[in-house]
Amino acid sequence: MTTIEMKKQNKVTTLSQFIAEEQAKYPGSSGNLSKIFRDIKLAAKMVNRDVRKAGLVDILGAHGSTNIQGEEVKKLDVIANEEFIHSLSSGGDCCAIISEEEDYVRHLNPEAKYVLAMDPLDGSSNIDVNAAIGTIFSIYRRVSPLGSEAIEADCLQKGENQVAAGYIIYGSSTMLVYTTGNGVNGFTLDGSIGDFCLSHPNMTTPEDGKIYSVNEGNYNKFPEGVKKYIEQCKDKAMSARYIGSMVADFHRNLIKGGIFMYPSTAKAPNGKLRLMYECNPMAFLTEQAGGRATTGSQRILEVEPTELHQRVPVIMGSSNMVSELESML
Ligand code: P6P
Repeated sequence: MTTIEMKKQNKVTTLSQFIAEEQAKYPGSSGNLSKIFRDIKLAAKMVNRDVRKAGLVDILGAHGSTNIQGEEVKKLDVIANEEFIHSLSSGGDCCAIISEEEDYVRHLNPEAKYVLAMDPLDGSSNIDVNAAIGTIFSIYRRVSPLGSEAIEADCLQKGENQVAAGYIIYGSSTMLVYTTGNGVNGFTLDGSIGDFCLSHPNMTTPEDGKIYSVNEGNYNKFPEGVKKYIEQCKDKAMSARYIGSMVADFHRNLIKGGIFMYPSTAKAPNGKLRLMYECNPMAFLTEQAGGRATTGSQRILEVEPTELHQRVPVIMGSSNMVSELESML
């Protein structure tokens, strides 16, 4: 019985069951990628626990101070980074990790064949105001031989080489959404059983939408084509929706349709968002859901990375909306 049939019969499919089903389609697979998802799931549940009590930090001790037990209280994004690195390191299936919280590559198991890039807690400035935040991850197969430390060529790969990408959104519910190149599926954390359960099978994004997401505080610095497109959105009485948390803005637009932009400006010609652990994974998901993702001059997944934390301008979402904006640039 397939997952979809089980869903129709209101049977619960956990993330682990779904991944095992997917893995079974590739008899030759080693199962290492499935084990990485096990490690991601564990860290996600720990981060979810910590994020949900973030408001208590003032009682337990503000970030960077000591709590009532006299222990140092770390910033949540540092905690999240440590929890993901610890879980992935213990699992042993990653040879290297690239993280927004790490200046350099963190080398793990030299015998492992996967590299993971992540933003462990994106939008963490929104924690203090209780807005949705998220974790973003991207997984590549190393190109260098097993048994040695990962090299730059393993870490700086084009987005089109990703074998998997996904995010966890810590919102009104906690969801894990991912792709391995066979469509996009969403899982909701059921606290009563402590597992992620399939809730959004085969997610696709509408070709058109009525939502545009951009920080219009930067409007005066945008390229003329972007300004023209934003004016057109207003003329069409579209809805402006911008939370300032990429995972939250992305997830809403993925489901409802819309366009998300963090364009280049004169001051920041490459925009703000990072290629390896924000734009590439979200671009992979967007395309797998039927959308488009561009820097404005090229497909995001074709950008040749030159450094770990490089930024690129990003325009992604409903295919017709992105194409319309591209025609104005
Ligand atoms: P701005 C959060 O800091 C983040 O990295 C993304 O999650 C979000 O989309 C963007 O920056 C918001 O940036 O400049 O609009 O506040």
